[in-house]
Amino acid sequence: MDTRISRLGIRKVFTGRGDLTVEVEVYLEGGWGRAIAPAGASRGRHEVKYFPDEGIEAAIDAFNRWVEPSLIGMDASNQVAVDKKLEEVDGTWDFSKIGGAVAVATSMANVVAVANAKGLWPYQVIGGSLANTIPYPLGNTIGGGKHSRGLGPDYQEFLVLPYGAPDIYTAIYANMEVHREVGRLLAKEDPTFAGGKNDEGAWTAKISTDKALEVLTEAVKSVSKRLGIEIGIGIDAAASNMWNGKAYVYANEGRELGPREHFERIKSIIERYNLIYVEDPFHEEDFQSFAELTALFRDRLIVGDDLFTTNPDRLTIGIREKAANAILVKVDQIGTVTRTHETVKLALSNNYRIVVSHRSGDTESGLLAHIAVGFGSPIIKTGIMGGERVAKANELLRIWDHLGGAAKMAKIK
Ligand code: 2PG
Ligand code: MG
Repeated sequence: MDTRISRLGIRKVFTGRGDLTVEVEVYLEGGWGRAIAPAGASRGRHEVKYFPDEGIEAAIDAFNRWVEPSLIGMDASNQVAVDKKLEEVDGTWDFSKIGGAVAVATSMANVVAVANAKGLWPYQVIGGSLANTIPYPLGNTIGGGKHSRGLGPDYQEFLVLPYGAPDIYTAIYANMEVHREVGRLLAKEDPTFAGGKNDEGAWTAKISTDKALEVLTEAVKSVSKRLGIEIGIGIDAAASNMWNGKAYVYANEGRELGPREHFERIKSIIERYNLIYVEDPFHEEDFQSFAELTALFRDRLIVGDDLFTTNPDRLTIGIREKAANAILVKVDQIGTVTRTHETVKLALSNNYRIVVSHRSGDTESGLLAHIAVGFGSPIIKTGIMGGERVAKANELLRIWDHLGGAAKMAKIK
């Protein structure tokens, strides 16, 4: 059998931010694959544990001692069995023994190895013959919050979504043009702006939240007119990072807003700037405010990232409470492709949209594009500029070509 696992390997590698992470290789009798675990900076409280307490060396030791011997001889084409074995070897729900980084790199490398052995592309292994929808890229143009050391606007990300583009090339190009235009406008607005970008390739500037939204709106207007396509904007507030247990800290404005005032601020920003995408507007335990906002804005994407952490149990609470109408999907938050698949199925069967996402500390790997297409995600959150971000965009272009006449763009509106 070509898909029997004969050997595995692990090494330390780096993310684009310089974080140490792990890369795993899975060797089958008829092919092989590798994958790297990305690393987040604003991690949700309910994510699996990235490394065991003792750190990366303990993760590598656990891989060599327990993961490799247990997986050798298994049929890699049974992804569920491989992922269940990872859970069994670890024995904790949050992979605190082997580390979520080891789990996710092994699980994803297994997908790539199977693709390689079968002469398929990874998106086909994940999604089968139904996977023919290309997601719209959601890109970060201005960084704030924790991603900008608290010096920029108070929300973490100011995002662009070119949902009217007829094809993936135009969609990616539109995001790049908006990013460039935002850079030009920031140079006019902020005398201290030196062209700095953050980990995700988004511009950083010492401007207010409103100024960031005004600049982005203006940039989108001009690119939308020039390219003749509709482009929407959004935010990731990453509000857990603003929450101090009692109030939301608006560091840039030098004040705190109570939960009610913060809710009103979010609501007025959505209306004033016509946001179509709103991620983590409230802290990760506040399902109630998510539900209230979702009821007010049914036609926008109200998205839970830290709220759900790609975890089916967290999503189940969200469904019950009617909190949000979309879920950010990060395989590394929950540890395996199979668990992610369960969350995706649960989301889709309850009318939640999914948004497959990168991490701020990501790598040159384009695999995320396959995960997004494989799961039929209508949107892929993957940044715009910088090698790690462009790697995913270019892979989407390749998948578009590979699908040929079968390819179609997702429907957002
Ligand atoms: C987020 C992500 C990616 P991080 O909050 O959505 O943009 O950030 O990877 O730092 O958690
Ligand atoms: Mg987020």
